[in-house]
Amino acid sequence: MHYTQEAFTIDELEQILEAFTKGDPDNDGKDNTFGISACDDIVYSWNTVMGSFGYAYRYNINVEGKLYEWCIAPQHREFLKLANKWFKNGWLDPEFVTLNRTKMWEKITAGIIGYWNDPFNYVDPTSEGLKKRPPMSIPQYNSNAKILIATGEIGKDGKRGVGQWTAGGEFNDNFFINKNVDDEKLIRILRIFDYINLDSEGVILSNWGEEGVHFKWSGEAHKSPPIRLDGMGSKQGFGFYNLDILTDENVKYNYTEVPLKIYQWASTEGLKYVIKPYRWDFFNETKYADVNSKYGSGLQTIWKEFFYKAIVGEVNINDDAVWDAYVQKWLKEGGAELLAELEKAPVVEELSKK
Ligand SMILES: [Ca+2]
Repeated sequence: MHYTQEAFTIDELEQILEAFTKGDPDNDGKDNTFGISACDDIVYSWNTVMGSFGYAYRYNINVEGKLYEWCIAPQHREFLKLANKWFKNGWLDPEFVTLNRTKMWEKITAGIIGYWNDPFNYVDPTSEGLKKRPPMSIPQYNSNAKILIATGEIGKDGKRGVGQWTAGGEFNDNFFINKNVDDEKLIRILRIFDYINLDSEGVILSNWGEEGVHFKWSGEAHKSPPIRLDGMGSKQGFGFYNLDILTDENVKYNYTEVPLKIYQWASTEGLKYVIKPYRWDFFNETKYADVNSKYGSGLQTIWKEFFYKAIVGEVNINDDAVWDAYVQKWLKEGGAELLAELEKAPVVEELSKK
């Protein structure tokens, strides 16, 4: 397993897709592999490829002063042209239209698919849960497999990145204390907070329990991720949704060597490549939620249908009239109302500065 902080260009990625598709990487003399597949989970399928056009699934975008929802943005059209090209070239597995994430992962594990997107923390040999997912599922299937982990591809105009995991970003994972709590209690709560987040003994005890009873060290004690002993999972209250803050000090407990290196890159240099929504109604100040519950599922049907038809070539994504008709339909069926509400929502970048 290798990793690099470098990123391929889309041109280089296309050479890789071609080689995986036509180069018989499994040496069985049959034309039975693909460069890339995809599934019904857009993030796990297309995150970095969309990022190479400078936008992210689910996030609205400001294009030269105009607000677009991602699915009608000019960048999305360019992405669809590229995915359609990959489909026509035979690089994209045609089964992608019917796969869910598990089925896609099975094909990747079996070596049928050469390239895919993964969250960095999946590169974790200590996690039982992640052994069934690529990349950790692959060496068990094929001990000769070589895996290279790289950062998101660079697009034609230098764009790259991935969508922030959740729209909230720094506004997520809040810690609330009731305003009626008296001072004495507040002090105790904050002491507990400090202990389980900032004191290494507290971090270990609250997340993994007692060494030898609930967990063992995967490597050097206090310098490597703990591994839970058999049966020591969520029922004991460890790890799941505990209030733990990933600090530079305690991140070594969460990730082994390769993901730790990627994490360190991602939390410094990589921050430049985080794609956030342009506007977001964090505080329910607009009617966005109401409008979305009224039109959201209909609009989803419109973009999904167009998404798949454009990629497999049932509609011609290169035809301006086809694209315009799709955008107009989306706007007419409630999209325009959604955008009107989003226009009233705060600009995320400005909120982040406060
Ligand atoms: Ca083959």
